[in-house]
Amino acid sequence: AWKKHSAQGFKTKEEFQDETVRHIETSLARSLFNCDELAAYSGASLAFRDRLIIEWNKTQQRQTFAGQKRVYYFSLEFLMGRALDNAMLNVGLKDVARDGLSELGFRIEDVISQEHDAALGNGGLGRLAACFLDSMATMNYPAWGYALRYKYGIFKQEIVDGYQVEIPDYWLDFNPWEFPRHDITVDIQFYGSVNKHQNEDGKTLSVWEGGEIVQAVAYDAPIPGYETSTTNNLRLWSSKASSGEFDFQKFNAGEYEGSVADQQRAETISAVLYPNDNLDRGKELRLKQQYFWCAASLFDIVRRFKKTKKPWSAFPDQVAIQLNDTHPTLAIVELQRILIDLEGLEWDDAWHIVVNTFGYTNHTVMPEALEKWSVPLLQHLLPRHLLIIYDINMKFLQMVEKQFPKDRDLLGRVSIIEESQPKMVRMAFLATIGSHKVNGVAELHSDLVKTTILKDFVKIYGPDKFTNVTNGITPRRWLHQANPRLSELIASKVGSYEFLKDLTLLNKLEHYVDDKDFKKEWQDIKYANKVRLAQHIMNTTGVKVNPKALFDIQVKRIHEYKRQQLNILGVIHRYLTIKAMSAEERKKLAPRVSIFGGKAAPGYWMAKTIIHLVCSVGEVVNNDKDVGDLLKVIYIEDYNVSKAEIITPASDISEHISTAGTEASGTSNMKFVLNGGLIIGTCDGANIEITREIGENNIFLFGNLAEDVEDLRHAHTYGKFQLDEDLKKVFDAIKGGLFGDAGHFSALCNSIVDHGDYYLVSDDFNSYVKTHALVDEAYKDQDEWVSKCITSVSRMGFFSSDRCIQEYADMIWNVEPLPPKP
Ligand code: 26Q
Repeated sequence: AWKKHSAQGFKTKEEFQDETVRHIETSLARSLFNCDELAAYSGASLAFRDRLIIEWNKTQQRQTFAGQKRVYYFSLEFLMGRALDNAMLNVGLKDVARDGLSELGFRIEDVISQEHDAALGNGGLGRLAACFLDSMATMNYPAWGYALRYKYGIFKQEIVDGYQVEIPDYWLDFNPWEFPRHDITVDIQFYGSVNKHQNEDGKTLSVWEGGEIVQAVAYDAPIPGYETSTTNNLRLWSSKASSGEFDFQKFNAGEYEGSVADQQRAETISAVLYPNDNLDRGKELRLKQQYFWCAASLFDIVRRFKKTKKPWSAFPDQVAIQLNDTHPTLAIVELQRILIDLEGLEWDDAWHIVVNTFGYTNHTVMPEALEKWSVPLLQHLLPRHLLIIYDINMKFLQMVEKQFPKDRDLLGRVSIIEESQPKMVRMAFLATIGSHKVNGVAELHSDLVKTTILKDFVKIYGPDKFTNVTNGITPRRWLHQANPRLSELIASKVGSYEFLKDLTLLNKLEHYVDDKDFKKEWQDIKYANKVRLAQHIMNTTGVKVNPKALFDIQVKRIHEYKRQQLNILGVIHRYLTIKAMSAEERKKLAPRVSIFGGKAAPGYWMAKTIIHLVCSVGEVVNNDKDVGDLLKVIYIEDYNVSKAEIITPASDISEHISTAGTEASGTSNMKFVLNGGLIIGTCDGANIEITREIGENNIFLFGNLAEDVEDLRHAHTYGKFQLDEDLKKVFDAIKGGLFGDAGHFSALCNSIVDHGDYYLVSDDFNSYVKTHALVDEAYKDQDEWVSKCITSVSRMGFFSSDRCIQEYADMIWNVEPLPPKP
């Protein structure tokens, strides 16, 4: 007769202190006499962790008993950032913790900043997954995330002499937020061969035999909702040599090194996050990661389903799996394999279950980012899966052939197998065929999906299979946590913090657009946020920036399509213009700080060159006495989630300037506007919907439209290309060595001047520079500027990730929330 413990967790400052101190002294075995900030962080985290665990257990039990459908979000990336601050706010005890820590002699900010970011992602796609977890928990959806427990997250970036250097991100030293589940393991098979066997009924079965086994071990992390006791689960798989394999035979035969090498090979699977963003590289280890993670997760889900004793036909009523891009597409094949090879279902019955289980989210239409895997590689690594892919393709093509007889071109175009040398498996096609819904992440992007890469599939399946769910962000982290003063000011006007759960309530702010006191407070908060960022810049770069200057920020992964090169070329143009001005003219100019941040994929030379150009321009401009405060150029090292929490609230204007049609959505655009900054952007991704919501007077749009991009590119290739005159002067300055060795930048310049300017930098340059002049003008009228900011924030309700989750739940998953009993 076990007695259930009745821990409730602390509620008061004193109880919090007791728990924290107890953890420092016992869990950490440290004396209070030498308790530093790290120990305080560790103790406080363990105290909050205890609280989360209690609710986490209850939530999981409740979800199991309720027996309703659950959502499984499959993503190779979850860019979580820090957990403690989020846990404090979601549980509603940050003030208690602040007071408690303060009495113990610590500032809560210093304690919070001890935590290492959980950086298991590259950029937008990974952060989206993290925002979705927050929203699903907050809205009480029974939902799990599934991913890999990388030993190394996205690399840490150092800027050394103006160049990016990558440092491994070993983040697991002390991580109180994860729980190893050594009892939850799955054996995952690789390689081997497929053989036909007859079962007792004389039916021929394909059996996958031989090869090697790697073990997946589960690690769980609690995901607390905001102001609800619902605490969901993020399950991460770690790879290790399967116990049978780490091999006592070898060991005993004296091959100690050999057996250790086997173990290391197994552990390599979950060792490192691939640092490419929007680029597909067909590496075997990446494919192994994908299968390892999909197979372990599906085994887990199927095991859970079997406990319900429901018939297989009920599987899609119990399970919704969302595929975050094509990275988990093998899950479709794996579920079909489980059902037909292991559970003995007929192909058609199994396939019906599979299609109704999966939904696929597309995040790009750029050809170089669309995933393809070579047939020989799949044959080698996953021979049974390749056969199933061929069968899926055959049945699909037969269906198409019936619907469109004799259209051989069509069959070639939509075949999962690309008839190249070697043959390739097109993962986006497989994901589309194996899912009941396909969605893009902003309206323009979803339209492009339907008219470009998946055009033929719309003809085949009809338009209803394809939909849009415009991205969103969690207002808890991206407003309340990152910008507490603004959140508090808003709450004081709209009456409560209810807007954090229903962001459309922000519209009540519109009454205060002309309220003098309110505007003054608004400005004070922005200024304080800029002072904080200026301090960070001072500490990390040694450059002093004036917080009264206009802060112009572009922080995101470095990519030619995102056009940081357009930004820095514009900055050089500004610099040349300032240099050519008289002292009188200079006085009229609004001082500016141009701030860049973001990581380049380690193998992406052009992106690294862009970083180097920004840093080189900074060196010159920041030390030019003529220029002074009129222009500063800053590169913020190692942009990540916790840096974003400091940077986002400090912008006056931010840049979202991708070539039209290339940025699927963008999400930092939403973060910046929600924090009271205006944006300059192209008609791309979610910028278009932001404009529709906040009004075109409140955004600085420029540049060519997506529908014209193809023709412009065509014109370049056929010699009708005229380099913009101002841009030519900028290139002349670079070529003249103004920013150091011109040779460093020749490939970058040539990509625009000689090599077709694929991203239309020259075509958009004039419009970009003119629009920045409008920004300068607008900034001079501070009163009007602040009104624009307030109006914009009041109209941002649509971009909450809660709204996204509602749309996914209703249109794609067909799941209901399961609120806790009051
Ligand atoms: C693929 C194959 C091999 C190795 C890596 C990859 C890989 C990894 C990451 C491919 C793509 C990504 C990440 C893509 C991404 O972040 N896309 C962004 O998704 C955001 C959320 O929908 C959008 O807002 C952005 O517009 C989109 O670029």
